[in-house]
Amino acid sequence: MEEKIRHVAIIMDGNGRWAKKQGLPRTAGHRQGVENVRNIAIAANDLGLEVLTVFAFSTENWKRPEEEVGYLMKLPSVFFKRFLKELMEKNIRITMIGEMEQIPKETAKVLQAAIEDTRGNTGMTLNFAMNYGGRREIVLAAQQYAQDVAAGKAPLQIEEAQFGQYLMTSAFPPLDLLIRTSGEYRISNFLLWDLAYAELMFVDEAWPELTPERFQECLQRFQKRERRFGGLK
Ligand code: V0D
Repeated sequence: MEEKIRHVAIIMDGNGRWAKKQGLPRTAGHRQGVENVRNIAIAANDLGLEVLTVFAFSTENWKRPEEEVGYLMKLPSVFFKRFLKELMEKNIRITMIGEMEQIPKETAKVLQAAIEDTRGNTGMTLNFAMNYGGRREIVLAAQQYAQDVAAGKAPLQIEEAQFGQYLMTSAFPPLDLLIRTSGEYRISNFLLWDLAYAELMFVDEAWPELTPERFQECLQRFQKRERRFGGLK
């Protein structure tokens, strides 16, 4: 029996490099990247995925030039102005992982509104990692767990699955597949805990160039790998 793919994550790398290749500023690459979040999310929804998690902004991205960070923080608003209506029609739900506290207030409002507007949608979940870091997620989970132990709300002896309840991804199905674009072979502090049992795929295309057809090919390749190794796990 073939395993259904439920949850795919993407590191959307190569936007700046793509822009440079076209003789455009880095920001033009980010802007084109926004269009592709829409294209791939629609494809993922049509293919029946339950969750698509995309790495929009990492805890390390604050180190970029202030002007670029400012530009990036406007992109959620650009995204929802262009696509919220379509996401509603497709019954797609918006969620976030990461620490919202440090996100600029105007951006945080836009994010909160989109989460609330789509809360009742029962189709695919489009989950944005915003100000997210994998180690940070584990530290926050450990703090919360320690607090629960101190308060007598959790036992000291627990299994991995119980600890997993403290993570930001606890409400989602297990991660099946991570795709990273633009030919880099790194995890970059994304979803560390969930990657323990996920398949990894690295494609050479920059994020703005990844087509829905190529995305579907990645999922098909995943299912072939699962068929080959499934029985031996
Ligand atoms: C730039 C490639 C969509 C990665 C994609 C704040 C780099 C385009 C969003 C977005 C970014 C985030 C949250 C949300 C709705 C949309 C986004 C950022 C960067 C950084 F609720 N694209 N996108 N956010 N890029």
